[in-house]
Amino acid sequence: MNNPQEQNHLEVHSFPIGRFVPAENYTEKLLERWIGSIRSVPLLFDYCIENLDEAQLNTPYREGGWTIIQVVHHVADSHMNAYIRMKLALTEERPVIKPYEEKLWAELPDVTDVPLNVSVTLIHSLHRRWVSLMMQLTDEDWKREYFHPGDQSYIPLWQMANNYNWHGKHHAEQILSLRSRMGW
Ligand code: NI
Repeated sequence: MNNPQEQNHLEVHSFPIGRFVPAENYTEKLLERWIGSIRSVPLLFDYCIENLDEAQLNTPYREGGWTIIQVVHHVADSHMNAYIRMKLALTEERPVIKPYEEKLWAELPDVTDVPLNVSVTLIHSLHRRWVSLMMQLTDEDWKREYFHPGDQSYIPLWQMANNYNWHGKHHAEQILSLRSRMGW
């Protein structure tokens, strides 16, 4: 894809709220905002998929991109991994976490053969536990880290909250901007 206009199009459709820009540090206020946004993700996805039929749900959010169904299952996959990473970092000293092939995960039968409301329910349950955990973390906890072998970097938990606050909204907006483009 050499056409800059097309490239810009792809960027806007892929990252409708922009790419993740990490915060340099955290404050109590920021944490509150990030946790609040993670808390609202399940309801946000209820809203994203409301009244869509099977054909609409099977539409890619952009040309060559995931279908709405794959996006929702991906959010469940991604946030399950995140939740487990957080628990590992809370209970072990700077554990090495396991990256995963998210594109391949989105093509496995539990994505292609399972209705997406199963994953929406999963996201509701998962976020209930995840948010309840995050609400109790102390300043010391937020500074705990895990090691990401892909990036070769240590990630503190406050950065996870920062990142996943973006991640949920990022995928929700992919669906919402498709809906608005299609007039759904
Ligand atoms: Ni993602």
